[in-house]
Amino acid sequence: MHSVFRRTAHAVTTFHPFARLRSPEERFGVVALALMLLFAMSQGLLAHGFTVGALEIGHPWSRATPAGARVAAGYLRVKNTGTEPDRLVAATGEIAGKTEIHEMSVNAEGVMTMRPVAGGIEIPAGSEVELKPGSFHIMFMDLNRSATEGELFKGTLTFEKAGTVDVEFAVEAAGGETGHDGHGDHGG
Ligand SMILES: [Cu+2]
Repeated sequence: MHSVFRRTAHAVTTFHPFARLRSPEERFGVVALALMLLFAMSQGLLAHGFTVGALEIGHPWSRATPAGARVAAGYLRVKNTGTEPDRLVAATGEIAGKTEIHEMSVNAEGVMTMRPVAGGIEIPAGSEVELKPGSFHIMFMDLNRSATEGELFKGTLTFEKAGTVDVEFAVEAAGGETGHDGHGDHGG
Protein backbone atom coordinates (compact mmCIF):
# COMPACT_ATOMS: atom_id res chain seq x y z
CA MET A 1 0.00 0.00 0.00
CA HIS A 2 2.71 2.44 0.94
CA SER A 3 4.89 1.54 -1.99
CA VAL A 4 2.02 2.25 -4.36
CA PHE A 5 1.53 5.64 -2.73
CA ARG A 6 5.22 6.44 -2.99
CA ARG A 7 5.32 5.52 -6.65
CA THR A 8 2.32 7.72 -7.30
CA ALA A 9 3.83 10.71 -5.49
CA HIS A 10 7.08 10.22 -7.37
CA ALA A 11 5.35 10.11 -10.73
CA VAL A 12 3.48 13.32 -10.00
CA THR A 13 6.46 15.29 -8.72
CA THR A 14 8.77 14.30 -11.55
CA PHE A 15 6.27 15.09 -14.31
CA HIS A 16 6.92 18.57 -15.67
CA PRO A 17 4.18 19.63 -18.08
CA PHE A 18 4.50 23.34 -17.31
CA ALA A 19 6.65 24.24 -20.26
CA ARG A 20 3.75 23.62 -22.62
CA LEU A 21 1.24 25.65 -20.63
CA ARG A 22 0.89 29.35 -21.30
CA SER A 23 -1.02 30.90 -18.43
CA PRO A 24 -0.73 30.73 -14.65
CA GLU A 25 -4.34 29.55 -14.66
CA GLU A 26 -3.46 26.54 -16.78
CA ARG A 27 -0.54 25.74 -14.55
CA PHE A 28 -2.66 26.06 -11.46
CA GLY A 29 -5.23 23.76 -13.02
CA VAL A 30 -2.65 21.07 -13.66
CA VAL A 31 -1.31 21.26 -10.12
CA ALA A 32 -4.80 21.21 -8.63
CA LEU A 33 -5.79 18.21 -10.75
CA ALA A 34 -2.63 16.34 -9.79
CA LEU A 35 -3.23 17.03 -6.11
CA MET A 36 -6.86 15.97 -6.41
CA LEU A 37 -5.86 12.72 -8.09
CA LEU A 38 -3.21 12.05 -5.48
CA PHE A 39 -5.67 12.76 -2.70
CA ALA A 40 -8.36 10.60 -4.27
CA MET A 41 -5.94 7.71 -4.75
CA SER A 42 -4.58 7.90 -1.22
CA GLN A 43 -8.11 8.12 0.14
CA GLY A 44 -9.11 5.13 -1.92
CA LEU A 45 -6.29 3.07 -0.47
CA LEU A 46 -6.68 4.27 3.08
CA ALA A 47 -10.45 4.01 3.01
CA HIS A 48 -10.45 0.29 2.35
CA GLY A 49 -12.26 -0.43 5.55
CA PHE A 50 -15.64 -1.48 6.84
CA THR A 51 -17.66 -0.83 9.95
CA VAL A 52 -20.20 -2.96 11.77
CA GLY A 53 -21.49 -1.83 15.14
CA ALA A 54 -18.54 -0.79 17.26
CA LEU A 55 -16.08 -2.71 15.08
CA GLU A 56 -13.84 -1.11 12.49
CA ILE A 57 -12.40 -3.56 9.98
CA GLY A 58 -9.24 -2.38 8.31
CA HIS A 59 -7.77 -3.48 4.99
CA PRO A 60 -8.93 -7.06 4.45
CA TRP A 61 -6.41 -8.62 2.07
CA SER A 62 -5.29 -11.86 0.56
CA ARG A 63 -2.57 -12.98 -1.80
CA ALA A 64 -2.62 -13.81 -5.46
CA THR A 65 -2.84 -17.59 -5.76
CA PRO A 66 -0.79 -19.76 -8.08
CA ALA A 67 -2.74 -21.79 -10.63
CA GLY A 68 -4.24 -24.86 -9.05
CA ALA A 69 -3.98 -23.58 -5.49
CA ARG A 70 -6.56 -25.11 -3.20
CA VAL A 71 -6.28 -22.69 -0.31
CA ALA A 72 -5.61 -19.01 0.31
CA ALA A 73 -5.39 -16.95 3.46
CA GLY A 74 -7.19 -13.75 4.39
CA TYR A 75 -5.89 -11.09 6.73
CA LEU A 76 -7.32 -7.91 8.26
CA ARG A 77 -7.41 -5.75 11.35
CA VAL A 78 -10.39 -5.42 13.66
CA LYS A 79 -10.61 -2.53 16.08
CA ASN A 80 -13.25 -2.68 18.79
CA THR A 81 -14.23 0.87 19.73
CA GLY A 82 -16.97 -0.36 22.05
CA THR A 83 -17.09 -1.31 25.70
CA GLU A 84 -17.99 -4.98 25.19
CA PRO A 85 -15.74 -7.71 23.81
CA ASP A 86 -16.83 -9.41 20.60
CA ARG A 87 -15.63 -12.43 18.64
CA LEU A 88 -14.95 -13.08 14.99
CA VAL A 89 -16.71 -16.42 14.62
CA ALA A 90 -17.04 -16.99 10.87
CA ALA A 91 -16.10 -15.65 7.47
CA THR A 92 -16.80 -16.34 3.82
CA GLY A 93 -15.06 -15.48 0.57
CA GLU A 94 -16.48 -15.71 -2.92
CA ILE A 95 -13.41 -17.58 -4.15
CA ALA A 96 -13.85 -20.34 -1.56
CA GLY A 97 -16.27 -23.20 -1.17
CA LYS A 98 -15.47 -23.39 2.50
CA THR A 99 -13.84 -21.02 4.98
CA GLU A 100 -12.36 -21.49 8.42
CA ILE A 101 -10.69 -19.26 10.98
CA HIS A 102 -7.20 -20.50 11.71
CA GLU A 103 -4.37 -19.90 14.07
CA MET A 104 -0.77 -20.59 13.20
CA SER A 105 1.66 -21.64 15.88
CA VAL A 106 4.90 -23.52 16.41
CA ASN A 107 4.45 -26.99 17.88
CA ALA A 108 6.70 -28.82 20.35
CA GLU A 109 8.91 -30.06 17.50
CA GLY A 110 9.43 -26.50 16.26
CA VAL A 111 7.25 -27.03 13.20
CA MET A 112 4.77 -24.39 12.07
CA THR A 113 1.27 -25.78 12.20
CA MET A 114 -2.18 -24.35 11.90
CA ARG A 115 -5.54 -25.34 13.19
CA PRO A 116 -9.08 -23.99 13.34
CA VAL A 117 -9.63 -21.61 16.23
CA ALA A 118 -12.32 -22.99 18.51
CA GLY A 119 -14.88 -20.33 19.31
CA GLY A 120 -13.36 -17.75 16.99
CA ILE A 121 -11.03 -14.85 17.72
CA GLU A 122 -11.77 -12.57 20.63
CA ILE A 123 -11.75 -8.84 19.92
CA PRO A 124 -11.39 -7.26 23.37
CA ALA A 125 -13.15 -3.97 24.08
CA GLY A 126 -11.03 -0.95 23.23
CA SER A 127 -8.33 -2.88 21.41
CA GLU A 128 -7.28 -3.95 17.96
CA VAL A 129 -6.56 -7.48 16.77
CA GLU A 130 -4.65 -8.18 13.58
CA LEU A 131 -5.01 -11.28 11.46
CA LYS A 132 -1.66 -11.50 9.71
CA PRO A 133 0.81 -13.94 8.17
CA GLY A 134 2.15 -16.34 10.77
CA SER A 135 -0.73 -15.74 13.16
CA PHE A 136 -4.50 -15.69 13.03
CA HIS A 137 -5.92 -15.84 9.53
CA ILE A 138 -9.01 -16.65 7.56
CA MET A 139 -8.48 -19.85 5.57
CA PHE A 140 -10.19 -19.91 2.20
CA MET A 141 -10.51 -23.56 1.19
CA ASP A 142 -11.88 -25.49 -1.80
CA LEU A 143 -11.07 -22.52 -4.03
CA ASN A 144 -13.39 -22.27 -7.00
CA ARG A 145 -11.07 -19.88 -8.85
CA SER A 146 -7.75 -18.15 -8.43
CA ALA A 147 -7.24 -14.74 -6.85
CA THR A 148 -5.52 -12.24 -9.12
CA GLU A 149 -3.27 -9.46 -7.88
CA GLY A 150 -5.08 -6.12 -7.92
CA GLU A 151 -8.60 -7.48 -7.73
CA LEU A 152 -11.04 -7.26 -4.86
CA PHE A 153 -13.12 -10.28 -4.00
CA LYS A 154 -16.22 -10.19 -1.86
CA GLY A 155 -16.63 -11.89 1.45
CA THR A 156 -18.36 -11.61 4.77
CA LEU A 157 -17.27 -11.55 8.38
CA THR A 158 -19.55 -12.67 11.18
CA PHE A 159 -19.11 -11.44 14.71
CA GLU A 160 -20.87 -12.95 17.70
CA LYS A 161 -22.45 -9.66 18.76
CA ALA A 162 -22.05 -7.20 15.90
CA GLY A 163 -23.42 -9.64 13.32
CA THR A 164 -22.40 -10.11 9.70
CA VAL A 165 -20.76 -7.48 7.51
CA ASP A 166 -19.92 -7.53 3.80
CA VAL A 167 -16.26 -6.83 3.07
CA GLU A 168 -13.88 -6.97 0.13
CA PHE A 169 -10.48 -8.61 0.23
CA ALA A 170 -7.80 -6.79 -1.73
CA VAL A 171 -5.56 -9.29 -3.51
CA GLU A 172 -1.90 -8.39 -3.15
CA ALA A 173 1.18 -9.88 -4.76
CA ALA A 174 1.97 -13.52 -4.13
CA GLY A 175 4.70 -13.99 -1.60
CA GLY A 176 5.86 -16.46 0.95
CA GLU A 177 7.72 -14.72 3.74
CA THR A 178 6.08 -16.90 6.37
CA GLY A 179 5.86 -20.10 4.40
CA HIS A 180 2.14 -19.88 4.96
CA ASP A 181 1.18 -20.08 1.34
CA GLY A 182 2.67 -23.49 0.87
CA HIS A 183 0.35 -25.28 3.24
CA GLY A 184 -1.50 -27.52 0.86
CA ASP A 185 -1.88 -30.04 3.62
CA HIS A 186 -5.18 -28.86 4.96
CA GLY A 187 -7.15 -28.46 1.83
CA GLY A 188 -9.49 -31.27 2.85
CU1 LIG B 1 -4.57 -21.90 7.60
